[in-house]
Amino acid sequence: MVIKTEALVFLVLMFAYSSVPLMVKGAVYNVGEFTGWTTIGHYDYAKWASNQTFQVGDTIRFVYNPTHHNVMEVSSSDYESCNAQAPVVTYITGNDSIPITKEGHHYFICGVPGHCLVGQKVDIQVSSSSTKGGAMTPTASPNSTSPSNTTSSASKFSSKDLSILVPTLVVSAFGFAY
Ligand SMILES: [Cu+2]
Repeated sequence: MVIKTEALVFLVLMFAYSSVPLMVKGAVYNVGEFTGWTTIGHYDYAKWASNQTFQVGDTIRFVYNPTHHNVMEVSSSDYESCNAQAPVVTYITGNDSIPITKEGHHYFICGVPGHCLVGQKVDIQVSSSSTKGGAMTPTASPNSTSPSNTTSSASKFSSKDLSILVPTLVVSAFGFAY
């Protein structure tokens, strides 16, 4: 009884932890944080982006002065060359929230001449949700719910051979209880 309850609690906890990143959707990322979207100060957008974990369902928000800047989603090659002549989408409001709907790279530049060349560009790389979930729960993926997998690392009942271990522990548990 004791063993079964603890094992069950452990399984539930493992499942809950591994599920948390999948349930937390819809984060909003302000590009450049408090600096916003600008050339002033030569903000390192590449560094900023590399410190985030973007997922499908999140929102990328560009805040800027629309008289001086804009936002263009462009192709990979146009991103590299800072070509603003063939944008996929252009945003001009000064407060643009762009939902992430698919994985992979999303390339944004400022289309005002010269701005991309001095660094006003950002590559939003969107990872799959499964890779993000691995960070907190290295031993369990949402798929590995069988007892032999999920109880193998952290539990004190961590033998690979439960058929031997469980009877042993039941005996010792009753020994402590009575
Ligand atoms: Cu600009």
